[in-house]
Amino acid sequence: MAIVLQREDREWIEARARAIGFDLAGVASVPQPASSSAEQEDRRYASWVEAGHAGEMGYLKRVNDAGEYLRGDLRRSIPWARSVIVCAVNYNVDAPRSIDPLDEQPGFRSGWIARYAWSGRSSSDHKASGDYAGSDYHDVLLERLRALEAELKLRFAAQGSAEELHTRCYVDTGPLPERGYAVRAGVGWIGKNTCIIQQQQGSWLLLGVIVTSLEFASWSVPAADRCGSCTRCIDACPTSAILSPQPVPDAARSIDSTRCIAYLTIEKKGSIAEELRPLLGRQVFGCDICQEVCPWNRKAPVSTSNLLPPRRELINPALEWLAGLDGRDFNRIFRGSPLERTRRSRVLRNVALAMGNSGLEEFLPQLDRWAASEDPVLAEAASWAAARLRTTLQTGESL
Ligand code: B12
Ligand code: SF4
Ligand code: SF4
Repeated sequence: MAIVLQREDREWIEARARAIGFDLAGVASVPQPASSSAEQEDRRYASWVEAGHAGEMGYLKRVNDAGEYLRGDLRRSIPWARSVIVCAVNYNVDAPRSIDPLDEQPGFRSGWIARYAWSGRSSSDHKASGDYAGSDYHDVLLERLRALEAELKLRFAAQGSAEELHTRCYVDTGPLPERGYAVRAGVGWIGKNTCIIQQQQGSWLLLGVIVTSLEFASWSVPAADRCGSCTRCIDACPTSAILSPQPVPDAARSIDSTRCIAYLTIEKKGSIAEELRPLLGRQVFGCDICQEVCPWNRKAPVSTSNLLPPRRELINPALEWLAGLDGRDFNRIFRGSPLERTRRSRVLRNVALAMGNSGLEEFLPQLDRWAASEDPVLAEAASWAAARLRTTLQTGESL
């Protein structure tokens, strides 16, 4: 017999999540198989993948034996799944945005690393120098989710029902689109930029989920959509990655990853399409623009949890500094951070493209050296960047 989650259990979960360090939490039920909600979610997901918007992210396209997308319906991978606890951590920092003017105008010497990747933690290796070592939000959130999961198990064991309770914790890697569950758990709404936004917290939130076998008698109240007629994110997106009006049936909000700078700089292997390169500007890892322009982030509070403290050296990092990191330095600085998975060669490719967009002659010697590199992707990116820079300098094209 499945355990039915009562209203007081839900309130207890939300309170315990906050005590453990999350800023927001809620619970959503998993749609019943063949219900209209399940079909709508599945259709939304399948249409998005089939339109090619997942690019080369193979894990988003995994199917079961019947050819159905695993992420389109959670019960395909986890038949016992009945509810999802969604937790969110605010990672906002009192620091500049990528769209703020730089002192170094015209042109730019610094690149941009997305805010979520600034996080670090002090470690014994680094304590002596006062530095923070890299820390990946996946690990930090997972640790907290496991603490909540353990408390959940104890609570139901005390009620004599632990054997029937199944749970699984995920940050990103679970077979479910976390944001769809976050809306239904009442955590926030999906903005036109596709990010979860909450009225008080804004959208600088990272999500983690616990999939459970707990039956949930009533649906949570989904968070109301407060984007209204605003289109700031759509207007500001350099690559027009935000799809509007929505071409995917029933998909209220979606983006084309293959145009999104976050995808191009973090996930895309090999070369980046030439027509998109100038639009990357100075982004070397991820992109924050569609959140920076969002009015709901104007008064977003700075994180107080200290779960993901920022490493100040990663804010507006000098392109020259990034370019000069050898393999050992890169590993030392980014071990345990989200940049580790993207690896040095891809980050250098992005640095080369940013230098090409910088408008500054001083980067030409570095680009010419890289153009002779044994790494064909870096060599090609650097040749393109050097050529772009020379043309910009000759024509005086404004940046
Ligand atoms: C793949 C991925 C990406 C891809 C694709 C992004 C995308 N928009 O799909 C790329 C690499 C581009 C990317 C970029 C970023 N990502 Co990302 N990404 C993911 C990941 C791993 C899967 C997302 C996915 O399945 N996409 C496929 C599409 C179809 O799914 P979806 O957008 O979630 O949409 C579904 C629902 O939202 C639903 N839906 C749509 N409208 C509505 C409306 C209602 C009412 C309902 C109920 C449902 C619904 O329909 C869709 C199909 O089910 C998630 C973690 C996870 N497991 O969910 C993190 C995640 C979405 N990413 C995150 C972050 C932080 C980012 C970046 C900000 C990082 C950065 N600074 O560079 C950018 C933001 C770019 C952007 N504007 O979205 C956070 C978002 C947190 C938040 N506040 O929303 C997540 C949740 C990771 C986490 N654990 O916190 N990401
Ligand atoms: S993250 Fe950047 S490129 Fe991607 S949708 Fe937002 S503004 Fe556009
Ligand atoms: S910028 Fe405007 S449209 Fe875009 S997510 Fe924020 S409120 Fe919604």
